[in-house]
Amino acid sequence: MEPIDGKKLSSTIKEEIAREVEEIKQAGGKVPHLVAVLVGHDPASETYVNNKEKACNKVGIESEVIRLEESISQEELLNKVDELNNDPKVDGFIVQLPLPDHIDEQKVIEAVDPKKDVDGFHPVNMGRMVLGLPAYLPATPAGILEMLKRYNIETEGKDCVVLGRSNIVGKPVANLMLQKTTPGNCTVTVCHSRTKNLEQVLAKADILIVAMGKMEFVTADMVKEGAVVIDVGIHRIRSDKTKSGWKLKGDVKFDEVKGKASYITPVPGGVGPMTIVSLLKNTIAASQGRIYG
Ligand code: BQF
Repeated sequence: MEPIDGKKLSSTIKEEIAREVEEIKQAGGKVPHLVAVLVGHDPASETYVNNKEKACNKVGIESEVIRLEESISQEELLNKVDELNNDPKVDGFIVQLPLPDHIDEQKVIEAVDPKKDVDGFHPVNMGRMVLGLPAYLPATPAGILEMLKRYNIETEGKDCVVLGRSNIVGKPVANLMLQKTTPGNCTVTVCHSRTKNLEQVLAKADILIVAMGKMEFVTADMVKEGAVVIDVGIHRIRSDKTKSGWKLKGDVKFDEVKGKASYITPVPGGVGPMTIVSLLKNTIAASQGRIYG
């Protein structure tokens, strides 16, 4: 078993990105500028936005966080989105999800100009991705593919099973893994809460991508010998062993599944850091006009 070190790989890629940003600056190009909109005070969202801001600082991307009260109306938030759409110094922006219940997330996603949609959640970017056209790719799926590529993991012709069908991970990653690309060219099966005979499906998975949001759901008996296991789950549980009082667990029982997998991603330090790197890459693509010119 080889653990996939997403933390280390993300550091390597951030060094590459830092050099690229430096070259853009040297050539007198526009310094990439990312804005993150954070509504309310959800502790997990605060952490994620901090991670993004820190990563931007590290590679020389300009970033700002716009903090809005939990009580903001949908209309006010849509006005803020419009303002960012029209601000020429902002190359790309994200609205951190989830949003409070009184706000229609899909409305907000569709209000973002696809040219600045560095999360890749707008239907225009999703649609272009499915068609194999240039698009901002959602950060977690793109991070997973980057990881497979950098570890030279063969995907061609493999049976890839995706557990979970969210718009942010399951649907897009299944789509990318079936495209005629490297990584890609898999035979893809997507499983979810209504799937029958899950055990039989999982038993054939050469590559297993788990994004269902159930802590430690995948156990060793469910995994094929030698499978590549990618764990997208993030669950915060209390712990008296850590400084923060928290620790993270995934959707996979790492300690037992690691014995059967050829490659496996840990939580933390697996897919999460790669997600951040993908957002940085999308931001540079936006500032350079690489997708929409
Ligand atoms: C790590 C996210 C669920 C819902 C909304 C590094 C992140 C996480 C873990 C991170 C995530 C998850 C993000 C680690 C961003 C990934 O070391 O393991 C980074 O910041 N993420 C998000 O913005 O929104 C989410 C998960």
